[in-house]
Amino acid sequence: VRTNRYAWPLAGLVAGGAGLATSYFVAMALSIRESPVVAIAEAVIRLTPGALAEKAVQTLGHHDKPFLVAVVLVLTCLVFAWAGRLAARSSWASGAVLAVLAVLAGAAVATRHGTGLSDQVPVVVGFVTWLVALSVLTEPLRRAAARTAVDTGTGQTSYDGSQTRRAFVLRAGTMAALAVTLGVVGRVVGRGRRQVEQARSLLRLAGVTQPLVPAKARIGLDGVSPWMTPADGFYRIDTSIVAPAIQPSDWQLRIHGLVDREVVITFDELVARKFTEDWITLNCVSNPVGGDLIGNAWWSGVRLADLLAEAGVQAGADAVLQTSDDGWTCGTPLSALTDSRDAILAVAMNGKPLPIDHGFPVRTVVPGLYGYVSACKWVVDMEVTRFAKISAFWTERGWGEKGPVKMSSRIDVPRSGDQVAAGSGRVGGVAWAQHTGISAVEYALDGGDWQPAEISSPGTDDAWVQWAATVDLDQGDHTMRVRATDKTGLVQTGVERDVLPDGSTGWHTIGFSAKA
Ligand SMILES: Nc1nc2c(c(=O)[nH]1)N[C@H]1C(S)=C(S)[C@@H](COP(=O)(O)O)O[C@H]1N2
Ligand SMILES: [Mo]
Repeated sequence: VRTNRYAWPLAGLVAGGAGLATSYFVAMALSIRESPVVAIAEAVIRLTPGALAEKAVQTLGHHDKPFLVAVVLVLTCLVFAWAGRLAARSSWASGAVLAVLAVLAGAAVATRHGTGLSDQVPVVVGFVTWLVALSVLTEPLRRAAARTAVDTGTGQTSYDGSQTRRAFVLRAGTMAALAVTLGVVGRVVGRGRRQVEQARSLLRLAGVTQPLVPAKARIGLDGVSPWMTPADGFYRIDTSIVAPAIQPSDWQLRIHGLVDREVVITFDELVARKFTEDWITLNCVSNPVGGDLIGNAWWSGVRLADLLAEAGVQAGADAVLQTSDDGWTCGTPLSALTDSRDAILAVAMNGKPLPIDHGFPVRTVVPGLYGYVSACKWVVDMEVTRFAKISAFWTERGWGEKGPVKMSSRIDVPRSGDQVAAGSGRVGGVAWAQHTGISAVEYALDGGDWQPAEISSPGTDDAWVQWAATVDLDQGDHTMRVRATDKTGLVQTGVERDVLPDGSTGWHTIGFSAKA
């Protein structure tokens, strides 16, 4: 069939383009620095002998990189077309060619500085798109080819070439349009994020001091979660697929509602104010007993109590409805924002501007409350109001209105299922009761009596403590559990409750074994 001579390579080309588009889009959406094509171009630069690279730069001037990317793109397209042609005879052969290309891209990504497994996601997505798109596009061609073979056998011509052409053109056209759209969207998403990432790295916040972990905050046992959680290891919970990318110069917060004077504050005005800094442990209401949706950081920001006082909160108000740039909302008890606990509009985490995923440029942090009722990231609006009048994202979905954190404790050493050495050994973990403080931690081995553990002294009640103890372990299987006591004397309850509606309770219990 005459259409097929060009149709097969064209199918390869369009399918390839679709794969490039999805991989580019995923790279931008996941804010991976560059797409696989650029990674290949960079690998070519790295692999090019110095003298040759220099010559190229001299000849091409500042256009060397775009030129190289264009060359890589053209070569890739030739491979796509070739793979399409091969598909006419064997879909295995074309799949193999694309696999080789994907492996090359994967290797280019892997050998770049500072990349991990997640950076391979765009490559995998692109490869899968190629395979699927190629089979979708070549399906009408394959059907036509099969019919032609039958026709040749019988000598009849029942085959309608224009029908095949229409089906093929329709599929190829739709796919090309989708690919272009995805590419454009990816570009917009990626550009905004990159520019904000750059603004963030250039930002100097004069009022922010660097974190200095108090000497007594650490218990000194390997395997216990570090007392200060690094920002890149901090759990992340939010409802946005692509985190809002907000330029500090575009950010402002409006405080309105039951206030005497509406307040609108810009980023420059905010960071010109005096900063309040503190260690605050933030955790998620969805954290199950023993879970890790919790982290402790050094937060720097501006006291909300002062801003609310300037606005002049009116009698009758008991809540603040916070709204994020992405539309997410939470209702926070007004008292927690105005009392002495120093709730802040945070601009920095562990001495650096907030990471974009953790709310850049400004988020709320309130000691003693779960994140879902308080820690609004990318916060842009605060309405002083009454709980009776509002509903917020999670409370609409059955979660509790107030959200004070529940005391809890966790065993980090040993891990459940571990095999440890019999004899004398150290065990430990963390315990928290933000804004009340922990006064004691106890553990019970193999269902025995509660034994006191050592605890660290962070010097603040808003952060977690680490605990440790020395135990003597016989050979064989063991269980251990842990419970804390807060500074009011309340002992952590052993009653097991699910995370819904307002946080889990119960004692973290693990099983492990000891071997000589
Ligand atoms: N804008 C916005 N802020 C949000 C959320 C969200 O979905 N959107 N989730 C909240 C929840 S449930 C938690 S536990 C904390 C988590 O903050 P982190 O991602 O910085 O750890 O953010 C809170 N702030
Ligand atoms: Mo949460």
